[in-house]
Formats: sequence, C-alpha cells, structure tokens
Amino acid sequence: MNPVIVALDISLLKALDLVKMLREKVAGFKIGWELIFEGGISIVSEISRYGNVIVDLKVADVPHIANRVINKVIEKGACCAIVHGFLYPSLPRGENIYVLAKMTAPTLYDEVWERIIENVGEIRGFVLPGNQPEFISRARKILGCKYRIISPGIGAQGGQPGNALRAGADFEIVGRYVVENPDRVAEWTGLRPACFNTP
Ligand code: O7E
Repeated sequence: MNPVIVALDISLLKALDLVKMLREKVAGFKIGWELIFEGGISIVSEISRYGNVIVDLKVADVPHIANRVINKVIEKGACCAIVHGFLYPSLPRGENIYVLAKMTAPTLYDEVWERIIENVGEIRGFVLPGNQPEFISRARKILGCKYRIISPGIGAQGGQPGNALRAGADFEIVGRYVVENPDRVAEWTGLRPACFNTP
C-alpha cells in the first residue's frame, strides 16, 4: 500500500474503474461534490467497499450544522470529512474531522494557518499543501505526531511525489497525475507515512 489518497474528481464510471484498479495499491480515495452530484450520497458507501473514503465537501458552517453534515457521511461509511479551517475557533471537532489549514493556491490562510493548527483541539488532522513542503515541515515540528497531515498539490499543481511525505505528511492526495496514468502510483513505492498508518 502506497501512502497515496486518490482524488476522484472524475465521472462515476471512471471512478469505479479506477477504484477497482487501485484498491490494493493506495491508502484511500477522496470524494468531492462532483462525484456526489453524479452518484448521490450512496456513492460514499459504494466506494467505501474498496478502501478508506475521505469526503471532501469543504464544510464551512456553524458547528451544530457542520457536525450533522459530517455525521451523515460517516454513517455512509466514510472514515472522515474535511472542514474549512477559517471556522476556527468555532470549528466542529471530532476524530473524523480533517481541518483545511493552508491551501495549495494563495489564500488568506497564508496569514493565519499557524494560529489555526496551534490550538485546534480534538480533531483527526490537517490538510496542508503538498506543493509547499517547507510548510509541512514547520507544521510537523509544531504538531509532533498528535495529528495526521494529508497533502494535496502533487503532480499537476507542482509538488513532487514523495516530497510532502519526506517533510512530515502522512499521505499525499493526488488527482490528475494518477487519474491520467494510474501506473504512476508506483512512484510512491517504499515511501511511508510520517506518523499514522491509516488516513
Ligand atoms: O491537482 P489535482 O488534480 O491533484 O487535485 C487536487 C485535489 O486536492 C482536488 O480534489 C482539490 O480539491 C484538492 N485540494 C487542492 O487541490 N488544494 C487544496 O488546498 C486543498 C485540496 C483539498 O483536497 O482539500 C481537502 C483535502
């Protein structure tokens, strides 16, 4: 199993083919709005049969509403869900929640991401940019192994496969680079998560 989570930003049929092809080779799959619009919420259960599923709706609402949305996708079989870190300090908390703290593209997070990660409380981990591994190293120093770090931005957005892992990430999230050529998962052979073995 390679420390890669495949972002399924593709059509339903293509996603199901890819999931069957890669189920033994990757740590999990990320499902977003596109696939849920096409397949309905039951697509979370369907893909969970083949591996760990992270649901990425980038939830951004008051905690009681955000928690209800997250509970619904967890009930369907997802391991976890992603919320926007700008909700801090009014974040939903829980072992299924990843907090997006800094993005692969420039945003206001660049000015506040350290404040978000420093005092976050009980959550599963953070999404931090894999195309900026220097920030992942900084985050890992601050966090120790208390939280997972998962990192998009590899391949199409400039990150080199493996660099985020070597800087302290547990999993790299990869979309187009692997979707265009699934054999590329072999580029992660021999690489290991920094702290956690499951996404
Ligand atoms: O560039 P790709 O094709 O490898 O796709 C990147 C995926 O990572 C895509 O699903 C996008 O929504 C997501 N992503 C970013 O590209 N940048 C970010 O800052 C954050 C995410 C993301 O996945 O956030 C939640 C995990």
